[in-house]
Amino acid sequence: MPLPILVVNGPNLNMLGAREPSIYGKISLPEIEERLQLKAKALGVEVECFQSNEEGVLVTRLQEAVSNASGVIINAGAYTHTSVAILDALSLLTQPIIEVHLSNIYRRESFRHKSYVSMIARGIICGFGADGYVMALEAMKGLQTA
Ligand code: CA2
Repeated sequence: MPLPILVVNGPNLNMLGAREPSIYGKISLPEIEERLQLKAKALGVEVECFQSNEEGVLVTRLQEAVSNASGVIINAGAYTHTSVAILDALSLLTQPIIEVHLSNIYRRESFRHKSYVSMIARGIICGFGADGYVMALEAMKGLQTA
């Protein structure tokens, strides 16, 4: 049985759809996860979704991914710009890592231009809203079949 692709979402992304639709869109996280499951079925891959608001919980899940995921798609939320701990956990992985952001972080405040995740990610998709997660899944499938 092939290992699932892990989709990790960080702090506040559980609030999607409820506030700030002009920046992050109207879609909720469960709706994004449903879209990903449909796409996964079409691509013939397994997807497992995980969200936490806590840095240590995210680090622990990424450590587990070393042995139970075939790749990681991650939107670390605000921890993208601050967390060396998440960078270190991602560095344990030999599987491909794809970074996703709903918004184009490079069109926003300068503190969002720094990404620790980008230092380890194979690629980054940002600015396409929820479609970015689906694009990342397609890219991951491409990497795994290449
Ligand atoms: O654009 C993205 O996906 C971000 O990762 C979202 C993070 C932000 O800190 C990053 O700079 C870029 C914030 C997620 C907050 O999500 C909310 C959703 C609804 C209402 C309020 C916040």
